[in-house]
Amino acid sequence: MSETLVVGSYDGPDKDAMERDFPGPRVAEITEAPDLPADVREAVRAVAYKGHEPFTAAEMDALPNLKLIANFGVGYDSIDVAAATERGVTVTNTPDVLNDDVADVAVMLLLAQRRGLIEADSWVRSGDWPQRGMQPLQRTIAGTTVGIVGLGRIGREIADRLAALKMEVHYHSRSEKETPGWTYHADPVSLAGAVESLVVSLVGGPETEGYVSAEVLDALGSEGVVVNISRGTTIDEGAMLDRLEDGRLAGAGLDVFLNEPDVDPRFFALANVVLAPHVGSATHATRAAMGRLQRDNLAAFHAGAPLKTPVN
Ligand code: 8YV
Repeated sequence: MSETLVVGSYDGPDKDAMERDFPGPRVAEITEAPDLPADVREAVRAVAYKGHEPFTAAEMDALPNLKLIANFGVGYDSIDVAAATERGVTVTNTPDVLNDDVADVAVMLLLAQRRGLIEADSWVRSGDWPQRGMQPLQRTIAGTTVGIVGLGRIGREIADRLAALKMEVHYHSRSEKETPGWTYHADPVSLAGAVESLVVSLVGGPETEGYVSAEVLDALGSEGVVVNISRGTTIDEGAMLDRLEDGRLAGAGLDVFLNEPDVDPRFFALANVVLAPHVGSATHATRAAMGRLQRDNLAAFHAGAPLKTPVN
C-alpha cells in the first residue's frame, strides 16, 4: 500500500514484513517528509514511525491526507499528539509487549549498581585479582526500600520483580492504586525521602520533564541510587550529574539520557554509574512483537477495522 510512508530503519524480519506489507515511500527521518514530491505526500494516509526525533505539526501538515501515525514503541513523547488530534490523525503505540524486558533492565541496572558488577567484571578480566585481593564490599538489596516513580504497566512489573527480591516497595503515581503491601506517596519528594533506591518509570513528554528534580534527588540522599528506564527528560540530568560527582547521590543505573545517543561526557568519568544505550526493549522477541503490533495497527487502519492500540 503506497499510502504508508515508512520512517526509520527496520531490520531483520521487520524489514522484510514492512517491505512486503507496506511498500511505498521511505525516509530515514520524518523531517524529510516535507521534501517528498507533492503527489507522494498527498497519497500518504498512514505513517509507520520509528524514531525519537520530534514529529511536529509542520511534518503533519506536509502530509495533508494523513490519518494514522503507527509508532514503533510504547512511548510517543516524540510525537505531538495534541497536533495530531487537532488534525484528525490517530496515533497508535506498542504497549505491553515490552513490559517484561524493560522491567528486567531496571532490575539489571539496580543490581549491577548496588553489587558493583562493572567493577567486579574488570576485577577478574584485568587479571589483577591475585594482586588486588577481594573487591570492596557492596550494598545489599534484600530488606531495603525501593521507590517506583510512575506505577504504570512497566512500573508494576518492576515493582513485582523487586518485591520478589524482598525489597520493601513504595511508589508514587497520579493516584493511589490497588497495591496490597506497597506504600503510596502522594508526592515524589516524600517517596524519595522514604527509600534507599528510586526507579523512574514515568511516561516522557513535557508534563514529566525534570519530574525527578534536584529536590527529589536531595531527598533520596547520599546513600541513594537512582535507576531510569523511562526517558532522559524525566530526571533533571544536570542536577543528577552534580550530585553523582560530589557524592550527594551514591549512584545511578541509566538506560536513557538527554540528547541520546550523544550522552553528556560527564557520565563517562563516573565510577558510580552503570550505563546502557537505551536497550530496555532490545531483545529479538520483544522487538518482533513491537513490529508486529505496529503492522497490525497499520493493517487494521487500511482495512477500516478498529485499531489495536490507539493513543488518542
Ligand atoms: C524504543 C522505547 O521504542 O518503546 C519505547 O518507548 O523507548 C523503546 O522501546 C526503541 O528504542 C525503538 O526505537
